[in-house]
Amino acid sequence: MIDFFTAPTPNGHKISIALEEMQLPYELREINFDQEDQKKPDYVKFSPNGRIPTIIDRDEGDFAVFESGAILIYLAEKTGQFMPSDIKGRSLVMQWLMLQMAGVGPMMGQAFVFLNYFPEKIPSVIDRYKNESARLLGVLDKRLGEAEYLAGDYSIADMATYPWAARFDMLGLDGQGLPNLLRWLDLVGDRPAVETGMELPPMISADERIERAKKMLVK
Ligand SMILES: N[C@@H](CCC(=O)N[C@@H](CS)C(=O)NCC(=O)O)C(=O)O
Repeated sequence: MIDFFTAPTPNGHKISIALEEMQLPYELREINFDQEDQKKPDYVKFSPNGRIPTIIDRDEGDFAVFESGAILIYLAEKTGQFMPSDIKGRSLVMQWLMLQMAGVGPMMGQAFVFLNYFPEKIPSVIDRYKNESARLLGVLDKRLGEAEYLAGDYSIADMATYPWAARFDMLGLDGQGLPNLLRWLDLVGDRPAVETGMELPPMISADERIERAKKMLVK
């Protein structure tokens, strides 16, 4: 059994998708950001960065894993699914997973913050993060013109990228010039485990998310 600590955000949805795809038994424990559950000592003692997602594997001596990319790799290795074992296939998965973790997620996250959450609208900062996010979506689009999925076959790299890429409209982009990305978003989004995972917990409305984020930023 896996305890899964999460909230309705893209980084959380990566893991709900993976747990559903891998059909692992798990218990979802929702972290309440309004009450700052993620900063409480009981949580930080096993998730030192004070953020979601985190898992505790009860079948492995209560082994805790934080950071969504590390959790995806752990789950893929635990189940032997969604990551090839040959050195090149595994490297391809890691490359696209790392691009999500170091590029797509942080850039889109900062773009959302400076576009929607901060009261000051700073054009140079907004442009920097928006343009970099758009550039990275273009990199994904080009790759998806060459391969069906990011690493060739469907893998944890797709699970990591989908919940972020699916929200490109929040950057004010309309998908123009990203035909391969749109094809892949439909393909991945139609998977039953992805449909279920994206609702665990259900996404809150954009307005509610903006209000919550504003409260977190002033603390
Ligand atoms: N690199 C981390 C990022 C985790 C992260 O930023 N989580 C956000 C939600 S998407 C969070 O817990 N925010 C609460 C906070 O900042 O206090 C990962 O991929 O797991």
